[in-house]
Amino acid sequence: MLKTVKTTPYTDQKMGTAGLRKKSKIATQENYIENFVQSVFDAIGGVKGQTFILGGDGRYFNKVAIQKIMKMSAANGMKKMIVGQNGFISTPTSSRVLLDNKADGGFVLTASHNPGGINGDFGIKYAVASGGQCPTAVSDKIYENTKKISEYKILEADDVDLSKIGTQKLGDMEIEIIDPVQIYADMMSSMFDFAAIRKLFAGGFTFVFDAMNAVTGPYARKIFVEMLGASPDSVVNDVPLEDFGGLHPDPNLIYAKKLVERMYSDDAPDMGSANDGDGDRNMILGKKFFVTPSDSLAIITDNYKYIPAYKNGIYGVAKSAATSTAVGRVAKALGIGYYEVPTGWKYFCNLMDSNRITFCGEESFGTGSSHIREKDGIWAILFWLNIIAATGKSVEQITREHWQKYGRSYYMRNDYDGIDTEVANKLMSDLEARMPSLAGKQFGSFTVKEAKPFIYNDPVDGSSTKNGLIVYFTDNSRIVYRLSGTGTNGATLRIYLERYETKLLDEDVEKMLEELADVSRAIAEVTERTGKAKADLLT
Ligand code: VG1
Ligand code: CO
Repeated sequence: MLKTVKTTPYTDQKMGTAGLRKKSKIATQENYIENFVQSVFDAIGGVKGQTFILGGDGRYFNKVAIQKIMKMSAANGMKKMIVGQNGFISTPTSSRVLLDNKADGGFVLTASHNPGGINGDFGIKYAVASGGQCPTAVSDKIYENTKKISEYKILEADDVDLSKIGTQKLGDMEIEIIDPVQIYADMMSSMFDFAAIRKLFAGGFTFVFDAMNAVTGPYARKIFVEMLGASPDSVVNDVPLEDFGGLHPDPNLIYAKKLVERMYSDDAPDMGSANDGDGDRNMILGKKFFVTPSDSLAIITDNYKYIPAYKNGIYGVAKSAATSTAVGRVAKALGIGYYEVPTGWKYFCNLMDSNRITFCGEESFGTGSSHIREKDGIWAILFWLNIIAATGKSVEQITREHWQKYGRSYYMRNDYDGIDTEVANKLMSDLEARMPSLAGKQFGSFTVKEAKPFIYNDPVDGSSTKNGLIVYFTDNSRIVYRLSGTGTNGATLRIYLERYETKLLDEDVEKMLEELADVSRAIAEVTERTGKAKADLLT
């Protein structure tokens, strides 16, 4: 039975860098998800006759929210919903399925790299027909709707059993349950040289992948173990859990602690890797060796010809402004286009749609290509395995040779967490106001060349976005300041530090950036304003 339910607005449903992200306790409030989903439907003129993709990373509230969304979609006249088996789908797979089916939109229920569980976070990423997350113009409209919503439509029906592949009906709507793992695995085997990687593993190459108890465990088991012959124990934490087993599914040196310890021990495997909650982020490690995501993007670009899917050539490359400039040097050497965009994968999508770029990446452990419109964690790991299989070189060797060829960007992100939102906003606006006066000023051994906000003018749709403030120094070092758009606890100030060296290639990163970190605090008056003498998190 179709029901129209009266509701009252929530005022905090503004999407951030990647969808709506909230504490689980907030997201599970009465009608909270319903309000948001109906506001999406209303913002796009309804979903009558449309097809959507639906799934999630398996975190707490996934199961409940999926049932609600299916019933609301049916009540709003949607024609078909394609749902991941048991309600699971990774973000990259969702983008693939959306494109393959020429669907009108999709929801991935995830807060990505944020912790899960009742005390963690929940979220919804909303993608449009292009396969990528909705542009700001659409999210603004949705936000306006959430502030005035008064009712939503839902079907009163039994819960849908999502365990079996196939089609069924929910009211007049068709539900197709798909096997996302198989679809994703097929895509990967069509892109990479699986025979060569199989040979690599058969030859004794040792490997570990940490799924962090999140969505990619089954994908990794299928691809690395079943299809490529890696040893069964090389895939760890591969059963998706509602609270990720207490892990913080953010693949970096801090939160993937166990993996990092193993990779820095004497019996470390040849390569280590991990993904985040929804499978779009990746981390690459060699034996006692860490590859920064910025370097990974540069190395992937420089080695594209080893990969069957790209061997005939690539378009340009793009990175977020906060990401190091390493890939820019490769683009220059290859003579391909090079773009800098704001933080958030959605800004890459127009560049991919218009064949301006093939690869793109962010410093936040995100790398990907135009095979989909999201970043792709397992794709990046397979890319590295394919390079290793083709060259016979180790992760460390590949990276060191890259530095020798192009120089090295020492790079680090410093996060200052849990700052009062007003304090953080004022720090940024005051810094922006001071920026014109910084040029020529000396801070320790660094002299400011130029300081300005980062403004991106999209060459495809003409939109303009301001995201972050950048200080450029005369020695090619850079500091980027921005506030996080994915946090759920006050404001997080992110300060990105980069120092470029062509001779000192083997130094300690923290040491190399120690003075620049001090300078970054001095320029923005971080300690005076936040009381923090040091960053809370270094990645
Ligand atoms: C962070 C990262 C950004 C990434 C975003 C979503 O955003 O810095 O690079 O695109 O998370 O990642 P912010 O605004 O907190 O800095 V995820 O893996 O959604 O999906
Ligand atoms: Co993610």
